Amino acid sequence: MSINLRLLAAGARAELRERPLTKISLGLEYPTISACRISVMNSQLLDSVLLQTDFPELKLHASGKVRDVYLLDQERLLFVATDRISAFDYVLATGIPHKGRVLTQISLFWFEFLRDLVPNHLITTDGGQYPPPLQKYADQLHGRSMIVTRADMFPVECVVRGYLSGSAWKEYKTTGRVCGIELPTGLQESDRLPEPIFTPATKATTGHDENIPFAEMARLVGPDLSRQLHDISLVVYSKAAEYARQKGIIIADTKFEFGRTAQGITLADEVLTPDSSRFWPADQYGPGRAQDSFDKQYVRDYLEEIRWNKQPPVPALPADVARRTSEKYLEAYHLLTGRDLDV
Ligand code: Q0Z
Repeated sequence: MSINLRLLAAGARAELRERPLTKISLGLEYPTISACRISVMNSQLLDSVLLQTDFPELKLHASGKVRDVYLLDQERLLFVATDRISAFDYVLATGIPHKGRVLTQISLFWFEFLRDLVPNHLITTDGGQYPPPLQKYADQLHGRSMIVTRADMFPVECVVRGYLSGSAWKEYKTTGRVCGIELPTGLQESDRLPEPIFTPATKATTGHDENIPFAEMARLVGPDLSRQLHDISLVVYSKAAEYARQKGIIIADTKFEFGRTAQGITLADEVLTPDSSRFWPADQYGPGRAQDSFDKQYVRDYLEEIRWNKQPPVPALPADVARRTSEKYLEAYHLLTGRDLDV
């Protein structure tokens, strides 16, 4: 056990145990853009929204726009998905009810679905198996957290694209290629590709990930490993995308992260969630234009409507936008798994 409460003075121990997860309810403050936008998120929903985590007992290992990762010991990490949402590269001031649980449960679904194809980093989501110092946070951690095996992460993002969108569409328009891969001429935005392509990227220190040719990835992590990550990524994407398509969701592209553990090459991080992938509603798909986002469309529409300049300060969302967005996440979970998240 890495967290040794006995090493602390009795007073400090009591204080640590008492301190709750920090909750922010910034979502209550709406911008006064229209004279009469009176909308209050019902208190039960607001109560459940988690924007920030705080475990004084643990060392923060990494923090992203949505998820926080804590170090449990040398072998294990605690992943916690908050209800934060980002749009146009910024985390917004309002949380989306249930979003953290939906993201976590979607990753768990895919870990199980893909388990015969690739080992993954999941150890447990059973609060009863969490270290004793975390037990007091059980209510807040339940459903939105998992304990995972710490992996030696490979410094490349393994991106697979089945459709032509985002940075790939931009690259194709100017060069006819994506990450050095020659594509047929005459493709339109959002077109389905003849076959999925592997387009690795490096985690840029500032701003956006940078697409790199396969040869560059081979230089970074070695040709053998690169070939294995290429093959695994394509097989995993193809199986998942075919499944999702039958359930009404197009997974246009996705980003995998792998690392090395005792099990060999291991699928880590979040997997095939709306945050790590482009989810499109299949019944509205049509090439030749940008597609609506399955999950974030109401948010983007609102931010365009208020003509946010995409610079801080970040806006809050009206309650109805947050609620309808929440419903889209729950719908994605339902479509993929056939189950309902209890809300
Ligand atoms: C993944 C990330 C996040 C910010 C570290 N199994 C693992 N072992 C070691 N490290 C990682 C994993 Cl998944 C690891 N990230 C990416 C995730 C917030 C950054 F939730 N960082």
